[in-house]
Amino acid sequence: MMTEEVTLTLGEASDLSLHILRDAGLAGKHAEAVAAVIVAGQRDECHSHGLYRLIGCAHSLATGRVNKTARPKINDTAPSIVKVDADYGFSPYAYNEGIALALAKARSQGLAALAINRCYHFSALWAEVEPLAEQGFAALALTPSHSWVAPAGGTRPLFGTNPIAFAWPRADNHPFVFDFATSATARGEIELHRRAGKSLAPGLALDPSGRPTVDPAEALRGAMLTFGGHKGSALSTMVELLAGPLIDDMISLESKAFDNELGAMPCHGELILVLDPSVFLGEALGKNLARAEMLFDAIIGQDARLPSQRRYEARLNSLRAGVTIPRPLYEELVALVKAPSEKAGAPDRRG
Ligand code: NDP
Ligand code: PYC
Repeated sequence: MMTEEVTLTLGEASDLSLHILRDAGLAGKHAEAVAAVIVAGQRDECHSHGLYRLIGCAHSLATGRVNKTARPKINDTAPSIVKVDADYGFSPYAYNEGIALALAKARSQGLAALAINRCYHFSALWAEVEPLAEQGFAALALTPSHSWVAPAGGTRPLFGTNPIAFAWPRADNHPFVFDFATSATARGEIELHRRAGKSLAPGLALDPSGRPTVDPAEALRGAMLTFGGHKGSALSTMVELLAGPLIDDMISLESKAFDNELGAMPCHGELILVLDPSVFLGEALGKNLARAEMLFDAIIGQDARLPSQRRYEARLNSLRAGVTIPRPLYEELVALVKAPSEKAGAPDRRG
């Protein structure tokens, strides 16, 4: 049986997000930054990091652990390093506050690192690197999460789902962007499968006794697997190290222990590296950006697609036609809005 769906304009999706976040007590600038990244995720049909994430945000706020009025503090640590202490708030506003200084440093030094500390992180990482490539930078973002993923050869959760996102600037095209978890799939995907009553593809997870499972509920109780076996495992370790001990913040195991079974979003650090090709290349910039285009053409020339192509197409469609989510999700979201009938702007499409 097909699940009934609800379509919202991007404006309605944004209003709904803002209502939920503000009703949960989140301060204005945080609510705006969080809503923007969530609506962008839904707009690009990244369902595991779209409107569905509002449920996790509201729960995290209700635990009392997220600082609803956090004031990020910027620390100009070194010529190429800026640190932002997110003060236990959500990450998007801390990113917004710190990124301009990181870009200024990248412009003068050629490369810069933005380390965000003590943040609750829940979003897709492409939203952080794509805008940097649109301004001419190459960028890489890394973040741990909660210990949900077994190392290759192991059976017990240790790593986070630890995404890596990379963006490269293109003069006449959307940036080249990839962004994926170093686990075989994002945990959000497994949660969406559980909600929809669908089995997982094989090879994604183990049950609590260490046996392979395609049951999403068992996978959530057991351990997720890394992508590409030992290769994903090593990359995941790298993410833990660079966005953990290197920046004096928690690894996924510590983030999970810090949560103390409250089920809030992971709290830890994030590392964003920004490289300015114009500083690396000077007058050779144009020639080398053209060589990069040759590489992209050669990929597409084999009828392969570039990462983010699907996402950019979804974006165009959503700008035209709005976003569509399952009705049960919509109803769960509307239920998070306090007294919706008294609030202007929250579209009431309940059946
Ligand atoms: P996927 O395994 O779906 O991989 C996504 C990436 O691969 C996208 O860049 C996608 O582009 C690209 N891609 C997919 N299929 C192809 C193809 N056939 N050819 C070329 N490129 C392709 O993603 P995950 O489930 O691993 O992660 C999903 C999201 O979850 C990410 O945005 C990640 O940031 C987020 N996440 C966030 C975490 C956090 O702690 N904040 C933790 C873990 C994940 P396209 O989008 O165009 O399909
Ligand atoms: O989907 O794995 C995930 C995830 C973890 C934190 C935010 N998203």
